[in-house]
Amino acid sequence: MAQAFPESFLWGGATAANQYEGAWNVDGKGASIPDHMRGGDVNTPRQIDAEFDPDALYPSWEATDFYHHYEEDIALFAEMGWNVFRMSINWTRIYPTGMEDEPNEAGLAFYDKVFDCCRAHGIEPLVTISHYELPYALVEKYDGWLSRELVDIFFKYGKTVLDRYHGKVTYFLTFNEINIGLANMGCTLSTGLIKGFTGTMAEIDRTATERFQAVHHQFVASSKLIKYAHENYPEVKMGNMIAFLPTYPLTCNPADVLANQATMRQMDWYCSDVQVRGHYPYYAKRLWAENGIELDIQPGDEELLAEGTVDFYTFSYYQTNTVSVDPNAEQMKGNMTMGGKNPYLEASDWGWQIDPTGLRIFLNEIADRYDNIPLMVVENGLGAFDEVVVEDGVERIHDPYRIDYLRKHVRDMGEAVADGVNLIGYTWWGPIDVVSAGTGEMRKRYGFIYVDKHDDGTGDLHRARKDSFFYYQKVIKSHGTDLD
Ligand code: BGP
Repeated sequence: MAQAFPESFLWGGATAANQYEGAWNVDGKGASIPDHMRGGDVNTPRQIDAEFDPDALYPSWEATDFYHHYEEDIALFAEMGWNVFRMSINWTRIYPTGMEDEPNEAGLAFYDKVFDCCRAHGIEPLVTISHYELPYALVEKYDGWLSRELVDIFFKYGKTVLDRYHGKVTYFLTFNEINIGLANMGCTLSTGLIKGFTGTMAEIDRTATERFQAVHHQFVASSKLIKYAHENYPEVKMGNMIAFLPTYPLTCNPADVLANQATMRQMDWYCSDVQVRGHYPYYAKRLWAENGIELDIQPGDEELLAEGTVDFYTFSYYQTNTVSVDPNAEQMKGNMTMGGKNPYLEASDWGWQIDPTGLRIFLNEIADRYDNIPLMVVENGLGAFDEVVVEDGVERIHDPYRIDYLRKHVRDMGEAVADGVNLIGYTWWGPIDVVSAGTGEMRKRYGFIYVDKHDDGTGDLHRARKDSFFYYQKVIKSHGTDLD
């Protein structure tokens, strides 16, 4: 039998409004960045259109239509035994351009219904305030988070969310995968540094100063909101969210080990060191100098960072990579992957190297670094091709690959809990099929619940339980002990 998780452990799934809700222009909603993005695939980066092309298909527009299926979907989540549902609020439902003085009541009312429905099923909502859905109007006017104006614009939005929902929601995350904004691939969905840009995600090339400045503004905005939450709603818990993309040195050559340390600091630790400890880490000055980064840190920023630290740490975990100083070391090919191949690991069809043991290792590393702060794995999952078969008149999706991925990651999380890590929750990414963020595809499916929706926009959106649905149900029921 596998290790047992505590009775209070939060089990559920994670989604993002822009990849799931659809209804992109319904009830007063404005356009956000993903609404301007076409679909791609593992070899074709997504295209961003500054102006909509009437002949193009924009996958976020309908997505898998949570907006009109939320009651049915939440009932299915409850059937799996969930007690937590991570979801995000679509900023443009609340402030269509980000710049209105008053929020859009129809948008606010929608989330009231969703939270009430969750509560009626005994499910705790875990809400990401900003998950890759910056109002497009803020791109056009400000070049996204490059502008300091965004701090107050975000604060107004976040304050509206807290004031309205604090009695219904206990756990909030400020920014999804905040560290992704440090890299060029994050300039689209994460920080929105794409003013006037039409082209593919792969072509975006902003300076390191611009990228780190945009993330600095997000740090300040996040802290300002956390400070407000702590002062006004002491029962609310505010968390960060890191795309944890850990790496190993490819060899024990000290040069590889040093290069790996630098990669981990920049990619994985830099943001959480600020958000957990309340100040930039000691190694930041040299990191900035070596990358030619000149940050504009205004008076008062450092105080805010210190005052608005997080109550819990959350992260996504899909894969690990390797780092080597050898220029000929083999690199992984796939969408959004960064880093070297690991000969001991297998990869998904999208080139993401699967590493359940790494989850145990890095849960311990994070716990060590941050004095055993409460942790949640708020994204983990396998994007795969699924096939629907009809057996005795019933649609079945046999997905042993997904079950295997889940089994191994839960087993290693259980070991981390037994190691003493203060892990309080786990939300599988895309527990119902949603649009992929990286490729905009539907066929890269993560769900325990299948949705009849395809890359050409066809499909009647009906839902069907995959084999993994029943497996996760059993895992939750047994508190993680029955993994057979
Ligand atoms: C994370 C994002 C999610 C989600 C997930 C899977 O980076 O927070 O929004 O999409 O990755 O990635 P993808 O959809 O590209 O397979």
